[in-house]
Parts: sequence; structure tokens; C-alpha cells
Amino acid sequence: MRILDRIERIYAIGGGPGANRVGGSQAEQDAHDLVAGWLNEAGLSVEVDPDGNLLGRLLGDDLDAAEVWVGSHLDSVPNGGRFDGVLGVLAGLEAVERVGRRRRTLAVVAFRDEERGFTGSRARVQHGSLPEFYIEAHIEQGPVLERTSMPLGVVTGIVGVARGEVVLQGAAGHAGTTPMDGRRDALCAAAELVLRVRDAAIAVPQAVATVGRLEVVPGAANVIPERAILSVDARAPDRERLDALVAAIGFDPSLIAEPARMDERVQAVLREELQRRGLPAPELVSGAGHDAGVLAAAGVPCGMLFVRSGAGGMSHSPEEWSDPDDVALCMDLLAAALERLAIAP
Ligand code: HGY
Ligand code: MN
Ligand code: MN
Repeated sequence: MRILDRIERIYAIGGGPGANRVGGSQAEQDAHDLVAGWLNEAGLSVEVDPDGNLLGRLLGDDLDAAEVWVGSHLDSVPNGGRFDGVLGVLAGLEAVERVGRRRRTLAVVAFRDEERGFTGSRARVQHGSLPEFYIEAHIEQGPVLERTSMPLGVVTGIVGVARGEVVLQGAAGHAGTTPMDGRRDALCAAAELVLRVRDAAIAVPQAVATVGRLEVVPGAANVIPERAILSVDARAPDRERLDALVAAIGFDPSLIAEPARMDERVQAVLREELQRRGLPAPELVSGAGHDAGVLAAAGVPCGMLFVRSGAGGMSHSPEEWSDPDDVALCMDLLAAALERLAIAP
């Protein structure tokens, strides 16, 4: 299948191990350039908006009708997987080509820099036109569909995300001549915060929280750490629990992505098309954040189609995997859903 070859070509950008197209990097730009070429080859009208988001439009019969968008992102985490984001953009392109010209304009979208903070989609909702509907296909990045032997799932909602950085300031000192009492060891304070993040999330039902990055300054074995810089990523299914988690951790998020409900009409379309094919239509809440959550929080009716993760649901890792048969089903479902939304009143 063409999509698998294209996934591999994007995966090869940025060198290994894994996908290395961090937002804002030349590798992300190279992926955007490669996909822009494929949008052109498909005869779509290509736009790069002021925030670097890439759109390829198949103009509809009614140019006054609001558009239907399908897509995801092309950036990755460091050493990421081959399907995260890329699957949604490329399956969207295959689906648009299959559906062809309809009443509404169909657009394939690759949002910029999703992983570091939904940069492109947040910019677009602030100062760009928005579609009537947005659909995002995405690898599940979890074990549910694999454990239940189901190829696809309908996302009902996306968790809220609070992300930020904490700087702990201590005092440098000689590791050998400074007595233990009176030290201001920033790394010991950081260690306490890491455990507080963990314990706060355990105490809030269905919440999760992670310190993924820790920097120690000056970082020498014989110097008492003067400063520790930590990332905090906190998530919960609703805003009330997210706020409670943030308060329990005691940090000031620089980014809040609101918890988002997927549109009931779009969910129904996806569910019906699955059932029409004799496929199960499991419902899942996404523990991962997505551009669809940003658009939904801005009032755009959105839907997400999850594709079964293999490898025990591993993601943000070179182990990430999705079976070609499930990828083929995803393209078929996306095309069917787009076809219905493209003529929706
Ligand atoms: O971090 C996330 O939830 C997503 O991969 N951006
Ligand atoms: Mn993603
Ligand atoms: Mn991701």
C-alpha cells in the first residue's frame, strides 16, 4: 500500500533511532515539504498558513459551504514512532482522493508542532478560519483495542492536559567540604517534587502526571546542585480533576489544553460506518492529547478514529506499530465518514 511506503519515507527523515522530527526542526520542515509535494501530486490546492500549518484542499461544488478537514501532525517526540500523527495526515490524504469532489471543500491538514504544545492548532483557532467538521485518525497509543481484538475505535473525549516547568533554586557548594546540615540541594528538592507529582496523580481518579525531563545545574559530581529544572505533564478527564491535580502538585502550568468532548454527530457517523462493515465500534477516551482536542475546545465539531496499536500499545517509541490491515480499514472508514460529512447540511 502506498501509505505504508510514505510512512516509511517520513520515518526515515531525521535519522534514527525512531522518528526524530521535533517541532520547529528542519526534519519537521522536511516532512511538511514532502507531504506538500504529495498534496500537489494529488491535484489539491496547497496552503501553508502564517503559523506553518499545511493544508491541501479539494475544492467543493459549493465554495460558500464551510469545509471538512481531516488530518493530524507530522512532528514527533524524540525517538518517536512511525505512526503518531503521520497516519492521520496520510490516511486523510488517501481518503480525500477516494471521495473526490463533493459539495463541501475537503482539506487535508498537517498541524505544526503538536507534541511540544499543540502550537499550530492553537494558533489556527486563534486567528484562522476553521472547518465545519474535523476528523483525526490516530494510532491509539494504548493497549485497549489490542487487548479486545478490535481494529478501530471511536473516541468520545480527550483528556485535559496541564504542562509546565518548575525551577528549583538551591545553592551550589563543594560536595566534600559542605556539611549536610544547611545545604540547599536543589536536586533533593526536585526528588521530593517528582514523588509529589506521582502521589498527587494517584490520589485523583483517572489522572496521570509525569516528570519527563530533569536538568541539574551545574551537573558536576562534586558540586551540590544549585538549580533543578523539571517538566510537569498533568492530565485528567475533566477540568475539575485537572485543577485539583495542578493544585496538589503546586505548579503553574504554561499550557492548559482543555478536556474535550467529540461531536455526537461525528461519533455517530463513525459508529454507523463501523457497524455497516460488521465491525465493532468500541468507545474510548483518549489519554493522549490531540489537535482534535484543541479544535473541539474552540467549538469545531470533531471526531477521532483510533487505530489499534500493536506492540502492547507502545508509543512515543520506535516500537510503535499498527497492522497494515488496520491501516487499510482506517482509510476506508475515513473515506466513508468524509463522504457523509462532505454532503452534510
Ligand atoms: O502528549 C500527548 O498526549 C500527545 O502525544 N501530543
Ligand atoms: Mn499524536
Ligand atoms: Mn504524540
